[in-house]
Amino acid sequence: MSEAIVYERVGDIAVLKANNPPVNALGLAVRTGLIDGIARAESEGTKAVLIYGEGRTYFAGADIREFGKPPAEPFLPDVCNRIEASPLLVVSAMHGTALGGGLEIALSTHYRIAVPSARMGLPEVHLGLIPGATGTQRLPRLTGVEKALEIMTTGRQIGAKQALDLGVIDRIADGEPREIGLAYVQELLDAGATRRPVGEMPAPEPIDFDAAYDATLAKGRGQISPAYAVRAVQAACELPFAQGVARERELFRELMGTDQRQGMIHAFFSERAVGKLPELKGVEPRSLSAVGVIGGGTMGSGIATACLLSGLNVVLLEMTAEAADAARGRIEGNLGGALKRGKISQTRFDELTSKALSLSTDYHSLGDVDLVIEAVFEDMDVKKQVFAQLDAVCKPGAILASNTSYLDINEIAASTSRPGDVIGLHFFSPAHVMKLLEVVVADATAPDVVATGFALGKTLGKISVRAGVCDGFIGNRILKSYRTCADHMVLDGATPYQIDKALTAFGFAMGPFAVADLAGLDIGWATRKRLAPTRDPRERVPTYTDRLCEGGNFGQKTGKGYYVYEAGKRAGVPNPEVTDLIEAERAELGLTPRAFTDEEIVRRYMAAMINEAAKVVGEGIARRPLDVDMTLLFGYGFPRYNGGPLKWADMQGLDKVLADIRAYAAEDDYFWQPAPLLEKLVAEGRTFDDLNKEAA
Ligand code: 3H9
Repeated sequence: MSEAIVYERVGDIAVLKANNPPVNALGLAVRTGLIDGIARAESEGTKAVLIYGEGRTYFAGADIREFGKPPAEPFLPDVCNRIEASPLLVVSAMHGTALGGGLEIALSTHYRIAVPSARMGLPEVHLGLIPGATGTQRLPRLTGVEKALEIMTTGRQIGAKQALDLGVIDRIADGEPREIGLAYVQELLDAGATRRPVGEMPAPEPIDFDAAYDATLAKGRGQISPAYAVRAVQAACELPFAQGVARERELFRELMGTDQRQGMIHAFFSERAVGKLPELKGVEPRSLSAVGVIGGGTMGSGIATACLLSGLNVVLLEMTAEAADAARGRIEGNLGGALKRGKISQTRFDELTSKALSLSTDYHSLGDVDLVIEAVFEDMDVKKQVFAQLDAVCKPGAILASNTSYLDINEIAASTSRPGDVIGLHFFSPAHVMKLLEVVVADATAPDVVATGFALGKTLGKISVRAGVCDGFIGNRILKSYRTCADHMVLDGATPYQIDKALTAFGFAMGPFAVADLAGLDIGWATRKRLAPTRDPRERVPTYTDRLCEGGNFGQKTGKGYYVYEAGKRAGVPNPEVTDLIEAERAELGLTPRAFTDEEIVRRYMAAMINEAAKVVGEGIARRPLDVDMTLLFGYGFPRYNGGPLKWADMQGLDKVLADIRAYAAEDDYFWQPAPLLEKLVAEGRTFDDLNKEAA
């Protein structure tokens, strides 16, 4: 028998211990071990079998690394059915996270006991799949259709208590899984309990499945797997168990062949790989307990809130007592939101706002902090003044970080006497909500300072991405490019509204024009004015948005921008003045508008994004394509089910993307300059994912 399942006899009970670290994923050796273990228990004449996991968890699911490769027997649904069909009494003792195939194994055993901290769920939709090892057939037989659908279509985990209430498990007990499991099996044997196969339970009561399918599809914003789960559960109601399992398998296999499955699994592994940098192996981060934040606007207050919620003490510096009071108000407002949502208790709220947070107007109060994050006005001279002050008051070894979104960290670092301690930590607003953190590494930044940036990201629960220094780093530099492409399409005949619609249909959380309204049109206006003197005459920059800004229309905050916003409503309606302004500008430039299909809009927009992303990787600003993918996913609303722009590019075929770029260059060879890395990959017949693998 394989070592992945360790067989042990305790009297009349056979114990099967999963031993496949780190998460007891159900790879081939585990599946084989389970089948062999059950057969051996039967042949040895035992009365019962206990299944549990060694280490941190019961089975956390199928082995995701096997997906996309030819499946090897025994298949997981067959393992589940073999367990359930055993004449012996089979019991699971669960701890950690029983997820996906793990929960499906548990549902195939006849009784289930779990420790109070155990969590379980069917998260396959997050991988672009549905449960494919009988879970869609067994869970609804225990919980009813509605609960089962909620668990499957959201992929959310439930705790042991809720699982008990829903009938997913039979008992909760404190202790080691082996010990509570053995005691429970013995108790069942003593009581003369008999097998209780879920697959033999009556089919659940149906619901209106067509309505549930439509609603789930709409909610998925283009993601299809949750809607497939509805059809699989429908089969549980309408077909005998074995046929329902076959239908589930069919739907599962169909999803396995989709780009969405590839995209989401890429996201799963990239999310974990992004923080693992070879250069940081063995580098110890500096210790962090107190953080200084300079500037208490929306960004600074958000950063302070994130730090407080993660257990760090914060000293926030503002210029005046009034500004400090306003910052306290913002932070308390943010923490109040966490209190309302049950994320922190009233006692914790009181502690955070009294003991953990202090506000000051004196730089000397930053003398003891381990790290300072500057979040002041985006102006190099202002930043340099701040860093000069920090250099004077901060203790040796303190890290000096700037939250700038595009300024040169090398220049900021050079203005201090300790450039090795200077780093960029670029948060996204609202900083206590958004998951992305760009860790911007300047030429002189010391390795342990970089490691501390990543350690801070982990403490704050963020996805941290390493970025090099350039205007806009990874995210904003790429954003500028695809946003420019959208502007060009407007000049040439598309409307902002068609563009936003086409891109939300692609899966973006918002289109670029709705995003601009949210961020404030004054930001882009200031940037355009700043860049105007050095702008290349070949660059096409529309001016109609300047007219909007000149009229005091800055987007959501003024009630009007590309869209008009009615009080109390989040979504706006198209602003007719914008259409007039665009038409006037086209007339002025002598442009005859042409029609764009939604497909062309997406192709152009994505080509611009991919091309700039390839430049960012080619220049080493991002180390790997996956770093770009995670930046766009966690900071810019890129749909997870498309994996990220460079994974999406791989799936489209890089030759096709390059052909598009070359065709567009025939119209505008200033904007559409193909990225050398993209040309190289196409010439060599390689993909961005090949680069990810080489860097692993
Ligand atoms: C499924 O079951 C399909 C079936 O219905 C049908 C099949 C026919 N496989 O996240 P962590 C690795 S689909 C392979 O850092 P944590 C992970 O990559 C599956 N590897 O730890 C990482 O590796 P590394 C349904 C896996 O404590 C290491 O384990 N199940 C798998 O923060 C530690 O992971 C899921 O979707 C896997 N299934 O969180 C559960 N899981 O160290 C997915 C993890 O080299 N997993 N690894 O980077 C999770 O949600 C979290 O990993 C878990 C632990 C909560 C378990």
